Amino acid sequence: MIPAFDPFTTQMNLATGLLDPERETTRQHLSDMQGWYAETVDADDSDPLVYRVLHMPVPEENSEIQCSTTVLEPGAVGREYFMTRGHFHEVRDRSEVYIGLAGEGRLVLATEDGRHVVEPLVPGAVCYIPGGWAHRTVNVGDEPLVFFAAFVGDAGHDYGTIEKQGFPVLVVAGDDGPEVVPNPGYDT
Ligand code: M6P
Ligand code: ZN
Repeated sequence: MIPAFDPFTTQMNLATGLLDPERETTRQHLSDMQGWYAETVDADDSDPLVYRVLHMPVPEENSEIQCSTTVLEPGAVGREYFMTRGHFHEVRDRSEVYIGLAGEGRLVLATEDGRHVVEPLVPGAVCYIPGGWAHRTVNVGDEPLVFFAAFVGDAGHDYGTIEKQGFPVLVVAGDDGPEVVPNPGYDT
């Protein structure tokens, strides 16, 4: 075969997640996340950055491996910690791997029939996300949560299902640290 493109290497700062050379980056500010938290988002003029996804330049084809680094800032909306939106893969059976690099987080996983699992996402954690499991990350610490993700290239992102039904559980700040509680807005 004639290869589609040349090999490339990206240098990643394991503490900050920053890439050299810099890569295309998508940013979610608090005002972009209205409706994703249990409480109404009140994004004042400061409108903080919630997370960034730094994408490796790879075509979205199933012969390729999509990969990205996510930097999720510390913070909360009410008692609910800052989090990514979370998604199923459009092609449901496509899988993904997350590797924790910095900070302290949780990976919340859920199936369409309402099962859920919550895993620690901490430096060195290699979390395998099988097909059919929606995934969301939550920063439960005081520092940015940084993790690397790699997934099957044609997986796609289905946000609509999560936007409509939510995850079965929320991760919130309790008196003695993070707590996993039922999501009152969960809609099966
Ligand atoms: C990881 C991967 C990406 C995803 C990102 C942010 O880097 O799973 O595919 O885009 O996290 O999560 P989300 O898109 O759900 O907001
Ligand atoms: Zn995914």
